[in-house]
Amino acid sequence: MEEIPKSHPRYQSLIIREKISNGMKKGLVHETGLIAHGRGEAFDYLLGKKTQFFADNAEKVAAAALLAAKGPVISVNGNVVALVSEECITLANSVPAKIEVNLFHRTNERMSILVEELKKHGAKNVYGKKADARIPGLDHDRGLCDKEGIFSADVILVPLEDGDRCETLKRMNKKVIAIDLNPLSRTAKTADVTIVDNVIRAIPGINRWVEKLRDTDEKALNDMIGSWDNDKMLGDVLSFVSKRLNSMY
Ligand code: PTJ
Repeated sequence: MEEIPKSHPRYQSLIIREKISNGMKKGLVHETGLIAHGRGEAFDYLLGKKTQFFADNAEKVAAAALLAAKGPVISVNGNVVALVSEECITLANSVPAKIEVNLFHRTNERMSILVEELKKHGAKNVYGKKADARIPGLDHDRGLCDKEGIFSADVILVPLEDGDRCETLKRMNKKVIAIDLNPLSRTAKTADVTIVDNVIRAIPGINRWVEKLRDTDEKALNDMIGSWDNDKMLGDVLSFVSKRLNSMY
């Protein structure tokens, strides 16, 4: 890894870029994952590269939904494994939830590299390779999933999701929690709970709420989920970004 001086004003952002670029060299990240990352960076810039109040609120409700779930699953792809594999495993152990690799650009080789990477970081059981079920109505390999994983999950956390799959998972009556820095994406608009935050902050943020809410009774958790207004939150994001931009000059 190239030496990046800690004094560099964009130190954090450069470290994350190195992770993505090394992830691609190792075969974890698909080349289009670099483009997706660049788009994410641009939105993160507009958000002040911080977890804002609307993201913290969404992370709290996401934690409540994961704790109240009967069979929660964290779906991971190349970018997510390259950036936050350990954090996803910590969250999966703490809920507890299953982890499944689900890829847009699926090859057997990438699946194996990603599953091995997660196991190297301590994951005991990783779903996704079996692919013994299909998400109905979703053509393409993205529809492949495990019967005991995503297929039978009631709540699914999908960082960096594509809009199509998000819609199809909703049609299967699953509660979908998305992490997407773009508040205008179809995923952001379709999910039940959208966390407009960088995955590197969002996953530890959800985990902090899981620890705080662990002893909360089911009714209180369900009240939190039931009173969540995702459209209002997306409106808050847009108004935050426009106010922030207008106050700069
Ligand atoms: O590993 P694969 O084969 O499953 O492919 C993964 C990618 C990311 C290439 C694929 O899912 C894809 O093309 O994604 P999209 O449609 O470009 O969507 C990515 C979304 O994630 C965009 O809206 C980005 O703004 C957002 N995003 C990118 N980086 C981050 C992010 N959101 C949160 N945290 C990030 N670090």
